[in-house]
Amino acid sequence: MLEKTDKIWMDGNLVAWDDAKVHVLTHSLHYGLAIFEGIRCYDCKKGPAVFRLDEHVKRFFDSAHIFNMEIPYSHGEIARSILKTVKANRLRECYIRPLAYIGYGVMGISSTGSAIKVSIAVWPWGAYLGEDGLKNGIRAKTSSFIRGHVNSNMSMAKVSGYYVNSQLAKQEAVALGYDEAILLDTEGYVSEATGANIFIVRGGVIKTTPLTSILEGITRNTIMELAGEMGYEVRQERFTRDEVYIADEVFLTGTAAEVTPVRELDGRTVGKGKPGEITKALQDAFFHAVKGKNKRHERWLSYI
Ligand code: PPE
Repeated sequence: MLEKTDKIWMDGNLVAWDDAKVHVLTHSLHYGLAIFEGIRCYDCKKGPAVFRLDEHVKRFFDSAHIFNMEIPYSHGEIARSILKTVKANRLRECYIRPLAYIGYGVMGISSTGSAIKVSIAVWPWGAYLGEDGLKNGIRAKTSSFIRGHVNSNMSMAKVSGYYVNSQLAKQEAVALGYDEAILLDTEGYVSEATGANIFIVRGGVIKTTPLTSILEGITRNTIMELAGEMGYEVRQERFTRDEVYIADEVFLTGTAAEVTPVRELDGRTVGKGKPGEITKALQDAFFHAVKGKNKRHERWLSYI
């Protein structure tokens, strides 16, 4: 269950958690067009810090731009309001969910003239795929559902409506006893998980899906940068599900998922069936970076 916090930012004001309500005729609730972000704040030695705030706010505005949604605040105002909301809730670690949606006022597909509303909620959120998953790896299943065509889903945007596809895939995987689903793209190549990007390691080379059918993950970018610093080659290149079967290591990346190893896909053990060396090294480097333990990555932190 969601753990309640004190305040939610709604259209410029901090309101009590229980008062952060919308009308049932809110346009986005019916037609699925709302854009959002998922950001994490970590407890660092010098205090709580939001990880890669600017990049998340930038993607928030990019998502809105793709859908011709005019957010009635500036980049700076949203960034400052995120920090203010975390501070108001006195949390040292939390997940942050900014959302821009089409409010109450008109019905029908066209939302021209409707106000764009913005909210920012924060709450404590532990390991997305479980503590055991983070430590020992998860079991995944290739989904029978595929990611939308690139001319159907504008995957560069993080849009609420896309997650109905993710929910179909997740429901199927969980019903069959797996932790997570891996979706293929319209051509049959590996795309991403329901809410995270995918990486494979084979013969010391790291591969991740190129930017076509996937969300351009900020954690994906972080991992590519950390891997580069550690001397690994990272290729953004298409790969097939059988290459995942024979990969030495597989892991997922996302703000919520962080760096989660995958130990099985479709009943095939990945590598040795436990997190591989490179995965573990990247996971360590990631947690060092988000927790402010590496000076080089301080630029990614915005202290509260
Ligand atoms: N792909 C998808 C489809 C996705 O939803 C996410 C984030 C990513 C990749 C990774 O993006 P990034 O967080 O920038 O590294 N998914 C968010 C929502 C998860 C949820 O269940 O809600 C997240 O991780 O915050």
